[in-house]
Amino acid sequence: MTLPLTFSDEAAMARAEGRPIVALESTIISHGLPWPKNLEVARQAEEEIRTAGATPATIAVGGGEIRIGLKREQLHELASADDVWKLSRADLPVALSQGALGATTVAATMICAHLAGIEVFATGGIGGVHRGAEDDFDISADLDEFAKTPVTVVAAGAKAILDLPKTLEALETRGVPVIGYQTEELPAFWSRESGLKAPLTLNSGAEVAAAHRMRAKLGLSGGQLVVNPVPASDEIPAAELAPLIDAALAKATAEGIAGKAVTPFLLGEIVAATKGRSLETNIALLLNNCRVAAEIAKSM
Ligand code: PSU
Ligand code: MN
Repeated sequence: MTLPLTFSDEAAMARAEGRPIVALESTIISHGLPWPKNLEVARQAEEEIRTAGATPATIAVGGGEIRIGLKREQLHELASADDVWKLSRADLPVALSQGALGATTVAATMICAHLAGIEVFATGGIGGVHRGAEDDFDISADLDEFAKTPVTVVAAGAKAILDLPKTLEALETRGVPVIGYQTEELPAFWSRESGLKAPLTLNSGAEVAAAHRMRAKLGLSGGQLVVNPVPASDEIPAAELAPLIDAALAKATAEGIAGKAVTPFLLGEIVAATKGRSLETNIALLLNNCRVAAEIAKSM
């Protein structure tokens, strides 16, 4: 049985030589950031990982193959096309068997990275428990993936549009280590502080890599979530964002936005409400996560 995997030249060479690789997701490109900024940011994220001494592999789906590392024109297509599927665990096999063009969420990227033998992955923010989940049951498949697939993911926390206390509880229930990187506070994506304590704290890439190894040694399924706060110079304080988030959530409800469309809709609303400032913050935190993920990968 051969897996439907194709590697970019860069990723294939790093793999053959046993050099550190950091995976990158692609939903942030297709659904999380506006064109044409998304293409620029996708390239910047890859470059940040190279500068930090590791090899980037942006993961997406097309032509019936999981692409581990995208060619220039493949990245361009993913960033500019408007019919890209948003793939989580449930959608991945269907998109592959249909030959669809698809971007992978955190959950799907973890699955693909693991199939490709990549253990570390950088993103902006993970999906989580949505506010009002007690009524609509909207809980991202990202959370279950952390319990299943042995990949260490670096994020700036869960997006502040979510219910962060419930997201932490759901991760705890699933046995997922949530590790503050050089912080004891759970960061809230655009803000450094959430008012919640990070359940665990580690202070270097080597420590995170050692914990990842120990998990494997114990035969425990699942990965690790490393939460890394946005640099202070780029953050938007939580108090400033709170009313904008409330307004975006009210608008989503009024317009009947549901399912997969919720997260992209809310992100777009926040960008508009902050006149693009949240976009700059989103980019800064992603690049910061790329640097930390490269440090972890180098220690693996
Ligand atoms: N982080 C960002 N922008 C994004 C996402 C994360 O800065 O667009 C994406 C990720 O791919 C994540 C997904 O897995 O949003 C979560 O979507 P949902 O809430 O529908 O599970
Ligand atoms: Mn959802």
